[in-house]
Amino acid sequence: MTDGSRLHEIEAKVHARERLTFDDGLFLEEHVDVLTLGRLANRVRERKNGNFAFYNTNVHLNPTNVCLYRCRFCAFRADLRAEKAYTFDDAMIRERVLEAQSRGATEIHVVGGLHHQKKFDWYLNVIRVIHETWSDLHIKAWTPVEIHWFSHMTKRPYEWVLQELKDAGLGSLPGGGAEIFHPEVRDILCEHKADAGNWFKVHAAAHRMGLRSNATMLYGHIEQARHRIDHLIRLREQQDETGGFQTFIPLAFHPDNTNMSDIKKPSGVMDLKMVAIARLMLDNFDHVKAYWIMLGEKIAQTALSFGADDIDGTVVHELIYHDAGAKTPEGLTVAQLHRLIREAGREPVERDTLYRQVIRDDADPTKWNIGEPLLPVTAA
Ligand code: V47
Repeated sequence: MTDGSRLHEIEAKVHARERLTFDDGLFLEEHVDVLTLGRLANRVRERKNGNFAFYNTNVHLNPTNVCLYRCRFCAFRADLRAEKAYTFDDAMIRERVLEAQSRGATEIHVVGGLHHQKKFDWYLNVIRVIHETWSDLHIKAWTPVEIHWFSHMTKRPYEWVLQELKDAGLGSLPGGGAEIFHPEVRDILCEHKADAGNWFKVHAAAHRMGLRSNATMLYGHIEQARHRIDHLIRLREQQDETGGFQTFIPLAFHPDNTNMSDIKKPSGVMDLKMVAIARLMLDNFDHVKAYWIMLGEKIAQTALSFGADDIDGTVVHELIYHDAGAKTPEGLTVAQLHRLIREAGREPVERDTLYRQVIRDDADPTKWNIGEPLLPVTAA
């Protein structure tokens, strides 16, 4: 079969809403140009989310950078006695929450290092302090890497750990720690941390308990196309089973200050291809996010026509990418996000973490009401 007829076959599947196979994904990766991928992915994106482009008002909190792991891609981690090591106390956490409140944030995104001197209670307390300071703020916190570590420390199952966190105020789980699932890559990048099986078990447990979560993939380092497609298919299979993933976020590798600083940053074309291929392969995910902090505003804006329907949020206090050389601003205002989205020909919609519309109070825009969930325009 020629490349042209193979592409026609895949196009026909996309139009007929049929699932793409591993081989289809590999073909798209290796033989299809970025504009064709974008055109196909845009069709799926508009079928699922119409002309909406979602954003949220959020702040980040990385309560410590002290981490016992040495993942090769990470520029954020620090040894306990390193000059850049830090650990927040309760007062610092409260201050961040009050800042979030004054900015009208609806979400706080919390991830950090695995501090070998801190017990599970310290991590639980982070959630408790946030929730006690301002209970309206949605807490999206701790990846499966952390949950797995808490389970290891407490010798309790994931469900117990998640229930304790939920009781303290946890609202959902972010998508980090996924990196690349395939052991050929994962064992080189981060051999000690939770493996793919555990990453999925944590999400499955969370979904069964009614917690929604996100998923990511770190691309543009030592992985190959077949590892990326394998990664997407594993996510799709989990989603078939438990259905709790909300959005997929492809994360471009930033090499500065990491143990892989000899690798070049992925190009804009690769970034757009990853967004488009994810949109095409993950037929059971409602949303694909172009995380502007990592892609830059220009590629994130363009990605809204290549499969993405979300650009994350105002994101104040991001450290993980900025430590690894991201040149993007420390945060964007809502007016800037609106401009990015409108220029791309899309309609900006502020969402909360659970993709319900946020309706701002005209008199005081730091206050809001939650509207109905903005369901995908049609089923996949
Ligand atoms: O797991 C770390 C990645 C992730 C680097 O759920 C790096 O809404 C590139 O998961 N270059 C954490 N990537 C960030 C994350 C995330 C971000 C935004 C939104 C959401 C969400 C989740 O960042 C890590 C790792 O895959 N990462 N270092 C680096 N040098």
